[in-house]
Amino acid sequence: MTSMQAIRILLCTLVATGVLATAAHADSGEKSDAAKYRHEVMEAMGSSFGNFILLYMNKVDQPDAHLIANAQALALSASLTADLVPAGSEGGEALPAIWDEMDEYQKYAEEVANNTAALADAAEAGDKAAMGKAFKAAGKSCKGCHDKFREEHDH
Ligand code: ASC
Repeated sequence: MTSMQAIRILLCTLVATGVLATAAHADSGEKSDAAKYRHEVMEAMGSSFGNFILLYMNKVDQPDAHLIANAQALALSASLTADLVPAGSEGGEALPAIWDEMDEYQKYAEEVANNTAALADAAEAGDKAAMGKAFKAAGKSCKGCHDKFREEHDH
């Protein structure tokens, strides 16, 4: 084999592998980057929310700065939810109903942004009663939207 032939075989193999990998990607219904981004913002919200509750319930002993930081992080991620469903970003765990009923999705997005902003305010003020009220309201927004617009899943 000449070295030219060897290079051609190598190139063909690389191209074929690339094409197959792309096809496999499409076949397995793998998520687009936009859908991955949406998922990770939601995961960030879940982490902040979970950690906030651990701190609020005194299950973890950390300075108040942690309670405040988690409430603020939650509010910051929640402020992005309205933008997470652009046209063409369908897929992942998001149900098609989102794009059919966009006003309803946007209502939840606004609700969760407002409720988590109230939570951050309450945390900054050290107002436990207001924190309790706000996180219940925020949890209801999360759950309402997920029940309607997210695929069933285990966690
Ligand atoms: C989450 C998550 C939800 C809410 C909900 C709170 O982290 O994924 O749907 O919090 O469980 O009631």
